[in-house]
Amino acid sequence: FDHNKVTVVYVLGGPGAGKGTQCTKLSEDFDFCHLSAGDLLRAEQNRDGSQYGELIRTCIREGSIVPKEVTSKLLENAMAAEIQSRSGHRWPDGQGRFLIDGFPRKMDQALLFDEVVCPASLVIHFTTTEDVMLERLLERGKTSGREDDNIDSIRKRFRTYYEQTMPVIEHYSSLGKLEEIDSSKSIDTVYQETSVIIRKLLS
Ligand code: UP5
Ligand code: MG
Repeated sequence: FDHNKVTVVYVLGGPGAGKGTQCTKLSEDFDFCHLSAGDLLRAEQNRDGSQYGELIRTCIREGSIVPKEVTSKLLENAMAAEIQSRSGHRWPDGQGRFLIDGFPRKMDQALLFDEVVCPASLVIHFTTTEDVMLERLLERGKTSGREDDNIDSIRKRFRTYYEQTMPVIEHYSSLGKLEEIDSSKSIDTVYQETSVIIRKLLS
């Protein structure tokens, strides 16, 4: 993608921090396309004929990271499809704005995507406590049907976040691209703070 035309924002945060909730609201107000890496992986897992179904299922249940090539390719394909479908009406020719939710969550993914697909302009990190995240996920787990919304998988997801994703956050902080937002507060308060940052990026 042409970095001068395509804007990429990575949205990170622990499991249940509120990435998906905030991205959905932002994509309604700012004409961003919201791509959740986890949602793309779950769709691929359930796609007939996918060679990665079992691998993805195991990684998601274990809270571990699917090999970087798989996720990077799913994102790249989804971005290309979206640019094609919005081009000429919602987005001027070849342009695009993407919120990439829950990716990159490991250093090798970050380096690959920035180099091969498109570097991010900004990285938003939603921070809150483990207690808050746990409570949200257990509550959501009552109805979500997600195979990883159970206490065993949640513990493993927390661990992966500390061990693999925190180095990614530090990497973008050292590049001066990081904005941190406390997502312990209400959905609306978090959204207010997040939209200020997005407005600044687009101005
Ligand atoms: N909620 C949200 N905000 C709230 C607020 N401010 N106040 C009160 N409640 C709030 O929110 C979670 C719940 O909390 C919801 O019920 C919401 O209403 C409420 P949500 O917005 O869904 O949080 P989110 O951060 O998106 O949580 P999610 O569970 O999706 O995060 P994960 O990072 O764990 O999940 P993801 O889908 O990104 O990844 C799943 C798995 O896929 C990973 O564990 C991994 O195995 C795999 N994966 C890869 O291998 N590679 C990748 O690159 C990405 C994923
Ligand atoms: Mg999510």
